[in-house]
Amino acid sequence: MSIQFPKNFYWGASTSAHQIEGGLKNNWSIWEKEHSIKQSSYYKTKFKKFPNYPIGKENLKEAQLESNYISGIACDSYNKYKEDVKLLKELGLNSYRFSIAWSRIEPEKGKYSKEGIDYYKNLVKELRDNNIEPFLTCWHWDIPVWLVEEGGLLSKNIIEYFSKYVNFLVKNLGDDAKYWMTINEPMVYTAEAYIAGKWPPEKKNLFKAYRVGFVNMVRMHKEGYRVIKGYDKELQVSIAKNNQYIEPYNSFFVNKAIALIARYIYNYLYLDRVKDYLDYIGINYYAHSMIGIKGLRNINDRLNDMGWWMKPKSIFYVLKEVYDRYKLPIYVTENGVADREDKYRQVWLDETVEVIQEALEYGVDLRGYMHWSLLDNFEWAEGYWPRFGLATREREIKRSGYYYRDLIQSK
Ligand code: GBH
Repeated sequence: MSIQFPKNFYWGASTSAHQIEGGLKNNWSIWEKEHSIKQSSYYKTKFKKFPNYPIGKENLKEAQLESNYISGIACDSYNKYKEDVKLLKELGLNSYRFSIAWSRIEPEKGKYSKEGIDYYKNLVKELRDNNIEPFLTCWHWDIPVWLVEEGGLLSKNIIEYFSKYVNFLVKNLGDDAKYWMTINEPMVYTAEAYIAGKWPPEKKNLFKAYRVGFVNMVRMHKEGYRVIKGYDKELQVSIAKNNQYIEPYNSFFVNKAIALIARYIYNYLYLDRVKDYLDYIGINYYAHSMIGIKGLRNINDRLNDMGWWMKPKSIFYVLKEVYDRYKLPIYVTENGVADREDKYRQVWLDETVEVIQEALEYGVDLRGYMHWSLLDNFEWAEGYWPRFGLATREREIKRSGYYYRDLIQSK
């Protein structure tokens, strides 16, 4: 391979507040109790209809437990953030993407918590002391209880609330953190909460989905961008966008048309709307999928524990397309695999690093790669059974974690 990774390339790992910190009171914690009963019983009964689902025995056992769905103390990162930073260090990483819990910062409307912000100040300081660059996400899907009561992302004041929240963050952290993301995966949150209706607030309503995904979250981002750049125009601001490699399952023109439309709506519509308010693009890549007149179809080959088709190399096309369209610097802000037995992650990393090197050769201005996740953590509606970590919740580095460390060193 001719091209070298740039010297200042960021190699890192990624997490989010609700999934690791523990002890939060928000839209998820309210919802988890009831959901735990529903979801565990789903895996005890109806689930038997899908014998091919690659969840495996051990995962299924956990998926049947109610306790699996309660986030609780999570990885206890609220108390153990120094251990997290130590882990990053041991893995040889020079960047860390994490999110701020809105519910920790503003537990009551308009009252910003000193204790809450101090936690993140300490985390950022600990990262800086260890030469690890923070990549900070303002909102990764947690909503304070008072805002849930006002309608969450459909609240008529959402832009104002978000603006004040981001303003508070940048005043406190803007001198120490350079890379900012306003929102994590607007399309995923919208689709799960307002189209599939599987996440809180479990509303299936296309008008609401459009309002949340393509109106409010667009305005939230633009406002967040304005506020952060207003504090210091040197700060680098973006979002983390989940893009999928979407192709038709054959060359029948109807299927081709459906794939084209799906690809545009899922991957580009949101980005097109905010493209003048991005300093770089954060890309989260997990899955390759095929679509057509019969909906989504996964080829039953190389599925991860959650049933997603593993085609790590397709990240090449995802990066290339995004670069060709927007010509902005790109960071991979999430990428990984649900793999309890740690049997795919190594190959996944290998193939991914191979093709991101090809993307660099092609000319993509790629500046970093952050693996999801540093730790096994709380995987939203599925709870704890899916294992995405380079290390366990006990902070024991997995074989693939060491593999990642060595792979980076060789680059
Ligand atoms: C991200 O979302 C989240 O940002 C993060 O919090 C989460 O823990 C992590 O990924 C792991 O899930 O059915 O084969 O077509 C991931 C979004 C959207 C990726 C749905 C996979 C379906 C694949 N996911 N997508 S498929």
